[in-house]
Amino acid sequence: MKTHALLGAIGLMAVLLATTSLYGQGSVQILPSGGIAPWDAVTMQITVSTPTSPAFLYEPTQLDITGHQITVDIFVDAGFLQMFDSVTDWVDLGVLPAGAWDYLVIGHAGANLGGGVGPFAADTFVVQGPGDFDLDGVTNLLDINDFVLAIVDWNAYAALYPEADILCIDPRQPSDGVINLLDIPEFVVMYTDVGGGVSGLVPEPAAMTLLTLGGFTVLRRPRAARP
Ligand SMILES: [Ca+2]
Repeated sequence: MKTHALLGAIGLMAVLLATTSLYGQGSVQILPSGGIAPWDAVTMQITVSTPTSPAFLYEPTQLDITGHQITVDIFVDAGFLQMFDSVTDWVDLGVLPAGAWDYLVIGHAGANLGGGVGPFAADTFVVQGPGDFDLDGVTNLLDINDFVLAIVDWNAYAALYPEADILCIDPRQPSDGVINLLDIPEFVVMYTDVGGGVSGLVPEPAAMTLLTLGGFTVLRRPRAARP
């Protein structure tokens, strides 16, 4: 009886450890790292650690993309208690339009891990788009000060946003590889289109001056064809 009780206790501890481990030691990486362009094929790399070996996927990982919400269900199980192990899966998210993307990864523990379902990773990543100088996934009034910084001192801007890809955030598309005064009219049109009036934000005077000039240019001059 004592032996059975001891084995039972060990088994319970293993189940608790396994379940905790499955949900507590997952990691998610969005690739490519260091900035995603609207033409990049995006991959989600999911690694789930388990206290047993070998770890394996007992069913194919499921992917659902609804609006800008990505939901991934991953099904992990493992062998009997031996040593710490992990399993990695790569989920192809395809090419995603510019904007902010929320993701949720849900783990489904197999029988040897004690069963159970629970989220173990949730975060947001951004696919860079024209005019989104603060890289929050939307082009609006909040981008003005960073836009002005990029115009007057690209190196300073790049130091602040090292992952920024000029080919993506250039307000004029396709990009000519330079952020300058000529980009102002397109930026004004974009942030006006999305209702750029963000309450409570007061752009710096220099930014307002530039944008006023940009808006004036839009009124005065037909939009030039891109070279
Ligand atoms: Ca933005």
